[in-house]
Amino acid sequence: MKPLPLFFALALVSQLSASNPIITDVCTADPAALVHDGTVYLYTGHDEAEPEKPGYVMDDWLCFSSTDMVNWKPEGSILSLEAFPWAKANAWAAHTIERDGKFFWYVSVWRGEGLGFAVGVASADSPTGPFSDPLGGPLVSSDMTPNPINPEGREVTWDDIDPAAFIDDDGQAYLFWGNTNLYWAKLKDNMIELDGEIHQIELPRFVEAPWVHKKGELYYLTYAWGFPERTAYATSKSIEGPWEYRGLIKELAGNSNTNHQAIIEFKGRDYFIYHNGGLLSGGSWRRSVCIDYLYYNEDGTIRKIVPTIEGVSSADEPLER
Ligand code: FUB
Repeated sequence: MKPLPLFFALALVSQLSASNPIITDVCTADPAALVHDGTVYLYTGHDEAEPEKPGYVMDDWLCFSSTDMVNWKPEGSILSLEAFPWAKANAWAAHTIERDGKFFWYVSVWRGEGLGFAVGVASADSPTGPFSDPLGGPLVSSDMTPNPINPEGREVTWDDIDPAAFIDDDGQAYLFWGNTNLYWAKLKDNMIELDGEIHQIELPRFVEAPWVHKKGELYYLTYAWGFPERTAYATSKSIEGPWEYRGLIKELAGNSNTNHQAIIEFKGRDYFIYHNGGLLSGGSWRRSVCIDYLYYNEDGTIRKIVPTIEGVSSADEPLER
């Protein structure tokens, strides 16, 4: 066989060894993940802007599954704006959670001029659907929250985005969401109605992308900090706060002005799932999901995330590093 020209040989090597971004045939953004029955379900937004054309083109959400964090099976485009006829555009960040064998997928969508963004919810009996909208309207609408003024002096009508649900050990469910303002409210057991008032949390340079998880006795709230975005976090002894700001854990995403993270534990390892603009045709409007390890210090603080090209190794193999 003729030897490969050096360029092709190098391309082949990097293709075989690189595993971040984890999906290369479509652009995926705003990851959220859940572990169910030994499988990780990864839910992502779907960036479809043309290369070099600014602005999000996002009409549906995608799902992928894996039992080892390395081999991802596409489950398809299993939820789209069509499920929310009251929404006009912008299938932005979303989060899926399971309760009592039912799956609830909270989404950000735009309702149209004057109505701003809203949070909707779809439910299903399986993690891969079929999902449908039990409310036929928003769970959180713009008139339920103030429109903040952002650091650029603009009125933010997109403050009701980026939902992140959490179920505490006592079974109480919560919804966190926001842009510029960070909101939270209790959810009723049916998971499709807020229970009581909407609260706000003040955190340094909060922009968007809240994600809440618990490790040991501590609650963690990670979020996109500043713009372009880094990832910061706060901790609390209670899901209802007060939250103590603990600093930055991730620098700017390569080639993307947003950062959006999900954090899960699977088969004894902790993972930081995020996006960057790392595909050849990638960028801020054409993002791709990546996965790296997350490490806690003994005192519960999170070590800085090191984004890598090689990504993580199979969760079924002993850890080499
Ligand atoms: O993907 C659209 C928006 O960009 C998301 O809702 C934000 O979190 C940011 O990633």
